[in-house]
Amino acid sequence: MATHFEIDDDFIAEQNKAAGAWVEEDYAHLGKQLSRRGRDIEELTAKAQAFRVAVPSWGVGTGGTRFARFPGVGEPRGIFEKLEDCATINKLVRSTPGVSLHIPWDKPEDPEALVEFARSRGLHFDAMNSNTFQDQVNQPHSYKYGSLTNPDAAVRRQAVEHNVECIELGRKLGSKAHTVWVGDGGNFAGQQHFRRALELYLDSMRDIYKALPSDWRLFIEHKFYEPAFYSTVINDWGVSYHCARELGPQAFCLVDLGHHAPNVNIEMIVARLIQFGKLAGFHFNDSKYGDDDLDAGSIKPFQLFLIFNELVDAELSKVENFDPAYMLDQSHNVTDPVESLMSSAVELSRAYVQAHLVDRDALTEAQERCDPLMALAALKQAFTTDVAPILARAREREGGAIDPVAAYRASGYRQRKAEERPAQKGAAASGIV
Ligand code: PSV
Ligand code: MN
Repeated sequence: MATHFEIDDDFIAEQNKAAGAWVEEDYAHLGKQLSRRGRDIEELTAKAQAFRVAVPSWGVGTGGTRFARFPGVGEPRGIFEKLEDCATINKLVRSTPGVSLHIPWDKPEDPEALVEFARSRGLHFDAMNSNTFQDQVNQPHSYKYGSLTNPDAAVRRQAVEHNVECIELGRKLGSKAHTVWVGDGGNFAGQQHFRRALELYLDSMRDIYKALPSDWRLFIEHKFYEPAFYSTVINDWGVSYHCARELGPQAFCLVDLGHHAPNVNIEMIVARLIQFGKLAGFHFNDSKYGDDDLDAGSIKPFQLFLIFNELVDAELSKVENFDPAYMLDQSHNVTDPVESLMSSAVELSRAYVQAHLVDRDALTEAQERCDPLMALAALKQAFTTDVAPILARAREREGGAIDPVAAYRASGYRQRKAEERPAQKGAAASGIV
């Protein structure tokens, strides 16, 4: 492969020199402020340095809606170029070495070459994702009326086999989890027999579960509507939880933040799944109306903080087998996807560090004393603390950029990629991702 432009470490160090003065000053000031609260800034910085979130391969291309897609310049044209962009994101933020693949979109001809390409760029493969919500060219059976729940056994078999193939490929790539999201459901009352469809789903999932290596986890992703607009088979966390229990100890419930009805208390769902030992992890994004797939923390940052408050609470109280998988799942329709993914990764680190700032003794005391005002005050004190100096220092210590977006823009990466990757004729004009 011809040499492609990459941002090198010296460039990042130079950019940091120019950006660094404020970090020194603000970090020292925040350190003093936190020590008055009995908190050690170094401990929090270490937490930020250790935080990880995976990026979705499909997030580095420009997204779209079902109305249109407006492609950006220099879009990746295949999985190797997608990995180049993922490596760039990680280079600048240093918290995203995991990449989640979607099959068949990312199906490699030579899995070993892909592993080597990723490894040499400091990346590894996170959860695998199957796709039985679209038909592929030359596919014998259509998913128009469902996949794992299709009334036709031959269609179900094809969908199961595809999932098994994803697991087999994931083994070669070093993945340890498989995520199943199905669009199965109905657009009309009466179209689907609710109980029968769920039975078929469980039967199909049992076959997929059997193919799981013993050290793998199976993630069930629920979503309340879309593409089906009347009913969806795996519509909420309750159904997901039932299925995870039916399937066995390796099955868990994955929470995509955009997959709930507006105003649903997602942080409470998270707490329930933690309590029941079935939280798989997350597809982080933000939304106002539905599965908007907007950037994490861009619409409801307090909700994101409250979710992390539950996660950090579980971490600190050492809940048994608590090991959630963090991933972004966003669609970037009007921004440069690399910039959006970097900013979102930073937003997650922010929520994580802020959640670590909660004075848990004060919170518990307020809860026990039935003092709601002070309980909220404990949360708000953490949420309103500007932890930007901690995040910048953490990135810098890991070799990343103090200001990732500024460094990215200064590097001219996108312009270079526009030259290296001329637009493809016939690139999808519309489509969700
Ligand atoms: C479905 O809306 C979803 O959230 C699932 O995770 C899919 O795999 C992904 O988006 C891409 O379409
Ligand atoms: Mn998702």
